Amino acid sequence: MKVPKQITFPQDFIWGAATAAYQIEGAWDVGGKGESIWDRFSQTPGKIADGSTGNVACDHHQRWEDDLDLMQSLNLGAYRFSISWPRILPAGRGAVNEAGLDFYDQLVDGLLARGIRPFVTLYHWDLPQVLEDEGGWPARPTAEVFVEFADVVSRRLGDRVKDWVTHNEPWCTAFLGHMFGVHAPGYQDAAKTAASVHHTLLSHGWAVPVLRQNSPGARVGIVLNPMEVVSTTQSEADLRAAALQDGLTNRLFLDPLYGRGYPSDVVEYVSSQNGVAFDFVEPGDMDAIAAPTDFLGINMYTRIVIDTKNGARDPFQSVIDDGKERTEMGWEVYPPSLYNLLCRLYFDYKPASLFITENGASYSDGPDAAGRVDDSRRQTYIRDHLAQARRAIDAGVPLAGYFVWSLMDNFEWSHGYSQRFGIVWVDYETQQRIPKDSAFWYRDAIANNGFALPDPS
Ligand code: IFM
Repeated sequence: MKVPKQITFPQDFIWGAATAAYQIEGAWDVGGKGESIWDRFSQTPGKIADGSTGNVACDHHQRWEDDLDLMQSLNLGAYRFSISWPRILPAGRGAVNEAGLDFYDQLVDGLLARGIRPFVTLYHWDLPQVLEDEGGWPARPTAEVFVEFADVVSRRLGDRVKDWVTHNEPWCTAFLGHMFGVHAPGYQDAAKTAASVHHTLLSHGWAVPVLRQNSPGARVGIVLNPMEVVSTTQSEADLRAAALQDGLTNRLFLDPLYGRGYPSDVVEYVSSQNGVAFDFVEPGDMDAIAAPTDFLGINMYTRIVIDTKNGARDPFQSVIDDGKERTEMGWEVYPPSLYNLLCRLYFDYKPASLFITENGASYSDGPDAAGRVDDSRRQTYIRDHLAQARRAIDAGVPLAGYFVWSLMDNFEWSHGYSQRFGIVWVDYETQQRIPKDSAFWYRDAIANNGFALPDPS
């Protein structure tokens, strides 16, 4: 007889959902907001797959109250969202746009009134365009101005927001934005990439004490997108390639954040391949970057499989026809990788605690004639990853919570609206929101602090 296995989470486990400002807010030029690099990038022809922009997105800037009611109806215990820097400081620094602060102020009050804990990400990729014009993340002054931004926001919200994330996925800021050119600002330049790594991390380290000062009792952390890297064979070539990939994806960020400095193999590789010296590192920088934090947030979707003989199976390659189960992003579905990653991160780096700050899947299943969205593949994806998260807790990993990506379908960067990650369907014509089956499943899992896992046999 098949017996479902009941998975239960610790009593204080946090169940949330995540979004980011540019992906949902719209109102790109409303209420005194300045231009961001994503406004500029998405409005540049040829940059976004479906030719769309985030100008309107999910119109959350207007519909935030309904969206909060929706979150409450799904039993969310926490909501992770980001602050649009140019909505607060239209010129990047200096004059504060009070209307911008008011928007987030009322959002925070609305969340708290509904019993939902706000998790604020300061930087989720929408740098003010004026700062890009002055050099952007490759330039050290951008790190200094980030601290001003963190200060302004935390002075206003720090009495009520107690969970702060400095940066979302600095790997993406640096590599997708400056090496591969697929994200704003769209460079393909190794020197800019390396300097961006350093200045995003430095700005994180400098902001940590400011957030603590303005938000007494706050928990402060950073969100990375580390990935398990495995090689298909034990050949020397595969193992060497996997080690380097691990360095570029994971250790380049984790080592400095946890006081080990930049990994020498990566520094050597970058300088020998690209002639980039890490001469942007100034005395005191590495200590600043290693400022103690309260948690490490990880965004996990897939893993990297290295196969030097048949070509690296990098998840960012577009189409890979190898018979593995993949989401519509082309990313392999491999839940045990979450367990492996959580254990590696905790037992190697010993962060004070961990959150899964994003996990989810892109599938385009839409409403049927009756208006129901059967997205069982997403539901299974979330369930199986949560089961691996629970395994990691059993192994001793202090995992404090899980945020599904995403609350609702939204602007998926260079893919525009062609990829849907939401547990809530968004009709972009009408802005109607329709909870998918995965949303109802998640709502019930939250209510039960767990769920049943079917017997795999
Ligand atoms: O949509 C993004 C999000 O902004 C950052 N993490 C990955 C998600 C899916 O690509």
